[in-house]
Amino acid sequence: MKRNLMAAAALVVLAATPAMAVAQAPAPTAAEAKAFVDQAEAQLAAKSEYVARSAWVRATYITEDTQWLEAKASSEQTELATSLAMQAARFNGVAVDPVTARKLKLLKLFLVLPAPDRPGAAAELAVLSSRLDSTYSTGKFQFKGKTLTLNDAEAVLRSSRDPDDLKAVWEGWHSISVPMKGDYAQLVTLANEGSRNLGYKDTGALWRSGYDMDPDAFAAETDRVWKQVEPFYRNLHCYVRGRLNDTYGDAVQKRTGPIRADLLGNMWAQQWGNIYPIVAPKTGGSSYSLDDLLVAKGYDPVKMVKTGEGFYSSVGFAPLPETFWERSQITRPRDREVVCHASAWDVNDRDDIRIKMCTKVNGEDFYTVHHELGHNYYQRAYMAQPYLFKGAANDGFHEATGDFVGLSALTPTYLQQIGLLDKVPGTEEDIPFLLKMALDKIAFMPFGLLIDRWRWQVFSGEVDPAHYNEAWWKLRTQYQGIVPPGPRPDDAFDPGAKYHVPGNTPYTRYFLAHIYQFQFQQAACQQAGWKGPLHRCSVYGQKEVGQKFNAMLEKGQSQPWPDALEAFTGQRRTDASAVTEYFRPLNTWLIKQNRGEACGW
Ligand code: X8Z
Ligand code: ZN
Repeated sequence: MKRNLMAAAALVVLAATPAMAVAQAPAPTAAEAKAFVDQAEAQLAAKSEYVARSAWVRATYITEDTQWLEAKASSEQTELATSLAMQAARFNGVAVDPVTARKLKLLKLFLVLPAPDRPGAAAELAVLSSRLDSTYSTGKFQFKGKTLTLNDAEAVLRSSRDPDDLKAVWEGWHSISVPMKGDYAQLVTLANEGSRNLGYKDTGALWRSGYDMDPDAFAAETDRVWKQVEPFYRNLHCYVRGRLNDTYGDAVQKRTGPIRADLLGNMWAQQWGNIYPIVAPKTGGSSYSLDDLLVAKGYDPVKMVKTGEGFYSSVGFAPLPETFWERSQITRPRDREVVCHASAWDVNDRDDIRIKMCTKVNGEDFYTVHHELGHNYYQRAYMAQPYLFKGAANDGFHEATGDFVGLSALTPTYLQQIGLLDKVPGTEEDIPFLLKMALDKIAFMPFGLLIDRWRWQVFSGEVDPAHYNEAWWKLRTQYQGIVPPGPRPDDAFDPGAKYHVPGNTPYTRYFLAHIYQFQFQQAACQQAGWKGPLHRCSVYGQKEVGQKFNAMLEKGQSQPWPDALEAFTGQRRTDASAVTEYFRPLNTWLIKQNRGEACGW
């Protein structure tokens, strides 16, 4: 395989040098390109189940042996995909049919981390990836004489209001990533070399190339959309900072400047819904807490997933297969190490769909269940596509699917329909409800943007390992307006304490999803004939909406994403005006509350 590759690369060089025309091989034909793509697709599809099963076993049973197995399977896949992507370059400039052209492009984008094409490099990269993910997932630290996992630490961040405990637990979790830094720097070097071999400037440019537009234009698009929502974020930041100051006093949280990251109810300050009780309107907070309702009504993790399935069934999706229930990991096993970070899997590119979670009975996980199932229903919808088209229109669509369903599943109307709420509250619930939603959705947006801003800088070499942490906090303060609870140690590698960094999952997808889900919501509610305010709309039971939505999902990644977006929403651009519409009453309210405050940081 590798020798063929060298030959292919040499041919390209010769063909590009007219003076050496005598040595030129005949230009490849469109038919040869199609035959190549068909064969490449078949080879990748044949490897896929083996890779997925090895990854599943490692993620649900982390040992030295399963890491070895996963790394072996993954390096074989990387070698194959790298080789095929390089061979695809042979057809640059050949006039092929649109399907073949798209598949050739997707072949180059197939790997998140391409390896250099030299012996041992793919294996080295695979070992680093598997080890980084496992180090994160098995991370533990000491607090008050106890050993805490991330789940334990999150529970403290969620509910404690003791600033010393919050700081200690925040710092404890951020100590688990110190040993990752060397591995991460090495991984960056290898992946960059692999990306350059494929013709990308660096791995960041490769990641930005998956959006049917020029990578620089894509970066500019994310800036444009962020500017649409930034004023609203600043209003929310200002309001929340004021309430934190009321609660904790100047010594802990000043009324001006950035917010202390450990006070926001979440390890990464990425969703702030857990501190709703602190920031609830003084005149009439919410009439219910989803956390309490789930407990009071005796929900358990399986019942939460069944409830999620029920929503999707109501809009016309077929029930989950029996194997979903047999093979999913719904709760954290007691006797072994696993990757608890939630994910959804399509193991055999057919019908073996599963989720992997360490579900807790609370509102956050109720929502996450809907999010993960969205991935599974998407995977099932594009099942009939050829292998290279099995994927979302772009990765933001994959993330937005379950989020869109979650918007309905969190409405008081729906919670009443499934018996969680006894009666639907009136308009007095609007501001409390929207505030809760904004604490999760709007607070998330700058975070969703900055993770890859940091990685783009790292991959491009703008930030070297000696400055990883400094660059990280610069972005965290610039975008989110937050600071760590105290000075960071010299050896800190704080980005490694967020799953997607050691897990090497691109993150701009979540920023996009936070915009798309509102575009989907606006379109769906219009289709359903909804006349009320957007935030009260639920599409539960709306089969026609479900059918139209599924038609978009079924396309997989066979067409450029604007076509898919247009099919469902009539729009071709990523646009935050649906976000603005959804939250308008809250933004007006926030501006009023913030009168007299020195907003910004
Ligand atoms: O990672 C996830 C999902 C799996 S795709 C649980 N999310 C991001 C995160 O947790 O950081 C969903 C929201 C953002
Ligand atoms: Zn997801």
